[in-house]
Amino acid sequence: MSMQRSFNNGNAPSIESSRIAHSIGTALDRFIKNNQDQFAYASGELSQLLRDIALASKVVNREVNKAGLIDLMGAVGSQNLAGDDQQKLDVLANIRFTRALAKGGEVCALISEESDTYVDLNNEGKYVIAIDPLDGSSNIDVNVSIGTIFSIYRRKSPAGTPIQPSDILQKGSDQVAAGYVLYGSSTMLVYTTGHGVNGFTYEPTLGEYFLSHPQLKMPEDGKIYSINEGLANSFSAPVQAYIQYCKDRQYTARYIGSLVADFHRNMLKGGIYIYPATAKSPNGKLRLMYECNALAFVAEQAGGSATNGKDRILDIEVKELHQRTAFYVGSKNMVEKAESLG
Ligand code: FBP
Repeated sequence: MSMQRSFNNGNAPSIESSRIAHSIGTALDRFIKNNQDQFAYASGELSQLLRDIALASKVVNREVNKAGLIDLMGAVGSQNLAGDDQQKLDVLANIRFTRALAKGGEVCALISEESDTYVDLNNEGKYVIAIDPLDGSSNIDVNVSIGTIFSIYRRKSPAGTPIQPSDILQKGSDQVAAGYVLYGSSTMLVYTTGHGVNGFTYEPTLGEYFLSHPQLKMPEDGKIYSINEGLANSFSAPVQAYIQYCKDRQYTARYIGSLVADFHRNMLKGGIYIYPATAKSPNGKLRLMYECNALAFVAEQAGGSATNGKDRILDIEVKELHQRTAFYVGSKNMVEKAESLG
């Protein structure tokens, strides 16, 4: 009798399809390894960089979950360059991601919403990262979903030489990877390396992300619109016309006030998120480098679209670190419709 027994032979229940042991899916680490050859310059550094981001997000997730118990609620009393009151969790998340990326050694420069200038991490690093460590600050203390947004670029200047402005001020179309972490009812990491979009759900008892949403596709059409109508009086006529267009068709208004959460819902169900230029923010409120470019890359990779109401977000020239832009992102036909009223 042969000693060896193949995985699925004979009448024995197949281990793979056993309903007794529910398959938990592909672990993030394994997925990154299996897909590494898709990366340009596939030398393991980008893989490690993605792992560093995943690790830091697990630490931030743990602290976000128990923020009310460890005095992490509220503001620290200082403001960032944009004049936003920095929340304790904003600062904590910024420290956690900066530390993880500095330790990894793959990143030469880090651009963050919480830092006025870029942080020079290590001249030998081949990557530049732009990050919003904790997006949705107004929702941090009220236990509503928040997120982390990240964009990854390859430096332009040779490694080992001083960082140049051309390394930092790169257009969204130069991203080699981008994504977000959503700290919601479950915690998810969603990213693209230019080969489609994949979503991973965090399993806290195993401390690992598992593939739960492979090859995400954004419906070309939807019935959800996300915009802060409280600011409607300062919206342009075309934006007001598009809101009316949605209302006339009884689309559903959904606005969480956390960009990552609104974007994620609309990507799964079909919808549009708009933060237009307003009287208070004539260039829009959201920041191009660490809020919009990443979600624009993810949206396009999932079959959606992202513009400033006229131009493709990924083609917008970056002139300064904390540059703002109007943002229309979501289902392709809805963004086109909103633009057509412009
Ligand atoms: P933060 O990164 O400072 O949180 O700002 C971005 C953001 O909070 C988005 O997440 C959200 O969609 C938007 O601003 C909400 O702005 P408003 O309160 O003006 O509607």
